Amino acid sequence: MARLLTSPIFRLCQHRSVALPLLAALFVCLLLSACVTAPQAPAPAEQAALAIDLLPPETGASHLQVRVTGTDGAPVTDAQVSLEGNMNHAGMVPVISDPVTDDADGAADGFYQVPFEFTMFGDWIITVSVTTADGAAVSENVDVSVDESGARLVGAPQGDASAGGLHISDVRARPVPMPGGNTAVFLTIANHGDQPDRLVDARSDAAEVVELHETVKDGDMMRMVHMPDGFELPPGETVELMPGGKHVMLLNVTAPMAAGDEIQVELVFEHGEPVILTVPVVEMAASMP
Ligand SMILES: [Cu+2]
Repeated sequence: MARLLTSPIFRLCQHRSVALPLLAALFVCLLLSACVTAPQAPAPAEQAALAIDLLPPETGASHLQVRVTGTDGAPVTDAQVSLEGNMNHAGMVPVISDPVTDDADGAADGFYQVPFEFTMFGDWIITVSVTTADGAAVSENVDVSVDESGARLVGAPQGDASAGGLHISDVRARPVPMPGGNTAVFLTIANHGDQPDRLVDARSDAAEVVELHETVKDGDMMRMVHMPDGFELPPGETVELMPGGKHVMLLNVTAPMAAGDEIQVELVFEHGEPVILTVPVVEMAASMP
């Protein structure tokens, strides 16, 4: 059993999306996942991984399915999982699910079926709390947006990178007010596989030119360097594309990008399947690409 860290940096993870129809005025839900890693920790203990799948109910009652796995990918079957859902504005009554065990649904397979119902359209924060048999507890907040068309993880990439063991999270793009301007996309890639991979290219209709860049210090100045060979993704490691470092550069954007917009960006890997990300445009404090 993987020991769960108590304060890792949680990352939503890329996962296959599956749209399913629903009854009445409910929603089409996406099969969603999240996983927990501690990319910056010097790994004093094993890292933990947590994945969340959201599945629509068949008869009107809703469940969230939570998958819990260790770093080795093995299912964690001896935990208890509970959920608390809050709208991201004050005044709403939280939706709280009592802890469930893995075998509550008759199968100890690392998939926890937790009763949950979204009572309102809007933006939700789902707090997933996992307590393992040895008392380790982790919790994670997952942003979920619910509207007539369904429920989806905010910032969750669309597509399927699971084949290569790559998990992509924290995707976001910086706003740019004018067409023709430049901006950048940031994200985190965790290589949970046992083989090295490489981010070799990125594509997007949102800009005329898309390049992989790294901001480096040059004397007292920071400058961006085009990285035509891309970024190495060593097995078991997490690579962050973040302001002041690696990024996907969008040069000469075709339209203004404002906070709240979304753009599509495709990532191309040396080995893993290409991934098409839906990237939310969000305000950022740091101005450096
Ligand atoms: Cu750049």
